[in-house]
Amino acid sequence: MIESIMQRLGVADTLYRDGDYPVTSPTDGGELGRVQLESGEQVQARIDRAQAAFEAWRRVPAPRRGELVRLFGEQLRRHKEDLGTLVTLECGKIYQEGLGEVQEMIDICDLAVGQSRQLYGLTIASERPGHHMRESWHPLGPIGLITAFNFPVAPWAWNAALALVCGNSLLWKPSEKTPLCALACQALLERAMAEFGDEAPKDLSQVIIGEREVGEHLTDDSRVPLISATGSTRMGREVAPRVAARFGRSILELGGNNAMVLAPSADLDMAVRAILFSAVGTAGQRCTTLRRLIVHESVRNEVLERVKKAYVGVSIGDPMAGNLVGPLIDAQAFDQMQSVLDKAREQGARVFGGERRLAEEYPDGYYVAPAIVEVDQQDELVRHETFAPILYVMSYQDFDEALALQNDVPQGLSSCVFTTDVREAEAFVSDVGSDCGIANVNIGPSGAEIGGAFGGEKETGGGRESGSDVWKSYMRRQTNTVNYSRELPLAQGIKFD
Ligand code: UN1
Repeated sequence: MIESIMQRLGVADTLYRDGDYPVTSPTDGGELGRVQLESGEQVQARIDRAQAAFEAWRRVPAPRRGELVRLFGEQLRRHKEDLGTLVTLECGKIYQEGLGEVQEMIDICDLAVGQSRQLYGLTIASERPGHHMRESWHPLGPIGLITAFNFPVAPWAWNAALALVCGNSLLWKPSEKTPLCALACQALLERAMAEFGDEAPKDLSQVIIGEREVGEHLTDDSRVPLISATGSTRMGREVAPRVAARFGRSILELGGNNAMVLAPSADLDMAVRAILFSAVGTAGQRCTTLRRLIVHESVRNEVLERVKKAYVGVSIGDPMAGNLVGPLIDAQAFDQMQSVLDKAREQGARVFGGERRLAEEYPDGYYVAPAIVEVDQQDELVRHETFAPILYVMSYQDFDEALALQNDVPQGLSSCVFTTDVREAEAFVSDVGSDCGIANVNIGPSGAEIGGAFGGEKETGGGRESGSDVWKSYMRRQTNTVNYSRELPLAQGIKFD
């Protein structure tokens, strides 16, 4: 199956079969291909070429650059099923979610096409006669993109679509667990470039397959003015100081520890459905996954009973076969989950689910029952993000206490409240409410649309990607003062003669 998909997506055999680094599918551990890891020198040569491509691309008018992204969006529409299948095979998320991820790419392309005609600056009143002031936005340079296994295509596209219309070239280091998805995106973009014609320089977009060391070449090179990195907080702690040491910019989208505050007035049917999708979807491996349920004590028992029933009914298995939960990415993710559950038990927490499933059928696939862990307090275990389907449950008595619990973790990505009390809803999204980058009312914390800015505070890294005015991050701002008079007045009324 993989051969025909890769062929339709336009990925040359040599790129994914002739290397010596095996790429396996989390669905059954089977080998999907073999890629070649790059060396530091190869990365340097790629940065040289990205710089040359940038110098040509920034001369192409922005709406024309938008046309390339429009053509790329068309390729994605045409190949949605194949790319969605590849996402499922390589990272293990269910096919519906693989399709959803490709749809996010299409959506951001549409947004970027419109944006390509709206890279607006300001005109500003000057205090001096015969002077104009304005703000202009200029292309930035080659943009370094580092992405994670769990969303192997969409976060790249959020960055790439905007960076391209803003006049930049791209250097993409995907997770070494999902290089085939990156090769496929690159092949589709190259097709769009071929349709677009000569104005698109050859090395406008490049994929760098490699391990950590390759990422370090990107983060350390001052020719790469912006690094946008998605991954763990641990990764961000390494990337951020390296980029800062050379005064580069970074967009960091790191760990989340996303909560739902569930109030007594909430529509419980809706809340239970939202919990199920956001806690067990993508097998708990979204950065926006619901990890903490802070439920009012008066509805706790009923909610827990209903959620547990839903957990028992959820189908776990082959992500291509209509199940709701696919495998974890690998054995290490499984071991981590088990060690966290063991610790929780040792500390006296009540653990429901969490056991391995389908081990006989798939000895090399790590399927698990999603877990619910009832805790009495928000201790270190709860405050830490474990990238697996573990939902911690705590109860509260008054709303302020719930808000305090929501905010009392190191991460600040996403959050939500389920309530029909307008005071609680508004308080949650107020200045003194949730401290996260995303705060929702009556929807879960995951599954954001691309129109808003996506990202979070505190250890989530502070970066924003995707919609709103995020395009500005991929450009450099310039303040212009133009004197069209025959005098040379100084600002602040200074006399200098
Ligand atoms: C991620 O897990 O890195 O909001 C991104 C969501 C998706 C993006 C998740 N739109 O869940």
